[in-house]
Amino acid sequence: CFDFKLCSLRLKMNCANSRPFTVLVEGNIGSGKTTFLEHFRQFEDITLLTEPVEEWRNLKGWNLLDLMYSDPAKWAMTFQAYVSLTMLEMHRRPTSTPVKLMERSIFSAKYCFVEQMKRLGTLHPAQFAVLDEWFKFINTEIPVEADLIVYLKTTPSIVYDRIKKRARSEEQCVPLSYIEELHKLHEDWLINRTHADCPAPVLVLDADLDLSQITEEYKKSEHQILRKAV
Ligand code: DCP
Repeated sequence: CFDFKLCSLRLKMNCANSRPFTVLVEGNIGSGKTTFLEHFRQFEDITLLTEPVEEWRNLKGWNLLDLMYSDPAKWAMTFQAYVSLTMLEMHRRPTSTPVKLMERSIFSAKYCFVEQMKRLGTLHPAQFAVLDEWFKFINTEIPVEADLIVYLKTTPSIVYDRIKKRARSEEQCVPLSYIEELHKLHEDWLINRTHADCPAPVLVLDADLDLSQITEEYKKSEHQILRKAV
């Protein structure tokens, strides 16, 4: 009995010490990242880390997402600083499973959203510089591991319609042009590779498909993700 307990303890320690195969799920707002993660809930040995949007909507009673969309020039910096912290916490969170699926990353925060806000002028160049220094420090000093990026590629007009339909109150003011620019930034980062830094190979899925067809598309990624779980 003692041996058995020791054995299972060692097994758990091994799992805890070895690094999980880490998958980052990326794509435009409304591209179905949460639905993609939910697809993998049926499998064992996978840790699913959905994006902490609820934390962004309630930090000690403050809705930072709403503040950011209501007055971007005032709140974009605060919002992105908190996003970086919550994403870093997810990157560093220990898991006891061999596979970890994460919605978004500090990379899309930096290369897509912070970049977009700099271009729109909602981040002052000085604020951008501070976030840039944080990103560089994290990237060099704190290990952020990724083994695969699943890019849920969409057409901006399609996700725009989805965003309108799901009617998240904070996002009602988001114009199509914002979604189009974010799309280009995802494409530049993950397809055109305009940044030297893409942390893992990219698997592209067609995420324009509606809910009745999307499961088949998601299944295309199962072998790459699940073989690490056995
Ligand atoms: N957001 C942001 N800056 C970030 C990350 C997200 O401004 N670094 C905003 C954009 C959205 C909201 O937060 O208004 C959530 O965006 P996501 O695309 O990350 O999540 P969704 O809920 O849209 O994902 P999906 O619909 O694909 O499941």
